[in-house]
Amino acid sequence: MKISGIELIEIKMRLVHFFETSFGRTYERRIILARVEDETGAEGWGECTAGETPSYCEEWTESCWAVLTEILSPVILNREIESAAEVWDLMKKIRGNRMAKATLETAVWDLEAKQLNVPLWKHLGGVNQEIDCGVSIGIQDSVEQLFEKIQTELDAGYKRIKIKIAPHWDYEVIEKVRKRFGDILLMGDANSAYTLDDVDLLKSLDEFDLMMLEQPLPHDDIVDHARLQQQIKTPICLDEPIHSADDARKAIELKSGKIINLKNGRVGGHSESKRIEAICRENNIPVWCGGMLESGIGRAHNIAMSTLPGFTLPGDVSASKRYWVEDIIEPPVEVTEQGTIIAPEKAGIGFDVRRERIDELTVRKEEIA
Ligand code: OSB
Ligand code: MG
Repeated sequence: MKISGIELIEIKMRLVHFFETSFGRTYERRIILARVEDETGAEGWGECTAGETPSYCEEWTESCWAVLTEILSPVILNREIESAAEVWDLMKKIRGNRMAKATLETAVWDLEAKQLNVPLWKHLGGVNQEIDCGVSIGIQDSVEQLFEKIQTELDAGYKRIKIKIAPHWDYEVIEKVRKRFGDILLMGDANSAYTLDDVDLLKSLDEFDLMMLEQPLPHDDIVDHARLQQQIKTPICLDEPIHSADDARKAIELKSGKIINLKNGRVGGHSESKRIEAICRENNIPVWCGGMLESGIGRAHNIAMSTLPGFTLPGDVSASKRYWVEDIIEPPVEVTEQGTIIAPEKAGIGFDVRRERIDELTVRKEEIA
């Protein structure tokens, strides 16, 4: 195939409710979308999952815009490409910048699935059309508000609750949640808010039977996590430090954790996600799909990825309406009463992109041709 046109679009979208993690609060997203087209006019869409500041990782909207427009787009534009699986290799000589890379890489996967007239999830090798869903609930202003949010999500059918934790919002909050909601599937995500100096506190969380503790230690660490895992019963789940299949292999070897949260953007797209999923499956390490407050396009890619066989735990893939009053895809992502999402039968990402809605939200746009 040949990519004959690339359009990069930045949209601004207000979240229904702010989202707070240990590194800060987000009220409004700045999201870059990529639209790639081939010579027949068929198009594919991808979404950049970078945040508004370099807090989750080094990448952020502005860095991705620069890398996408100046560096990555010229690499694939007007180039004869064997398959979407090859796009990652074409971008290999550019270091890092995985979220920027995934924006284009996933768009080409969508385009290819559309050319073949198959759903993206099948094209990726997915097997489970119905995926299990959990929710990620940010830090709230009060425990009462947290209770309310958890109740709403349990009523909606979600299968597991993840709460964000941080040094001012950990032991006592988890204790209260356990008391109020009994033995729900519960986990905590610290987004790197602790160090090995906090081992006593982290050990004390063992009493709450958390399904897992996500990324307690620094974002770039897999060594201290291994030490910590030896001292706590709660399974550690790695998020931030796993950027590649090699990272996953090393973390498994070191026993840095027992579970991996797999995010398409963080690892550079579907090809690398598939490699990580395979390594984890071979080593009996469960994976689940993480979220980055995506709009419908990123969400659709996450659904497709979650159908791969190694995704055996509920992911942070949830309904559009939890984030947006109005999504940019049609229909919006919906969750069944059983807390599942059924991957669509239509070709590609399987949802229609609402171009007129995107145009309304657009703050800048660049066509690379
Ligand atoms: O660590 O998983 C994370 C959101 C932004 C940055 C990092 C994370 C998150 C989430 C939200 O937990 C998951 C979602 O999109 O619902
Ligand atoms: Mg996380």
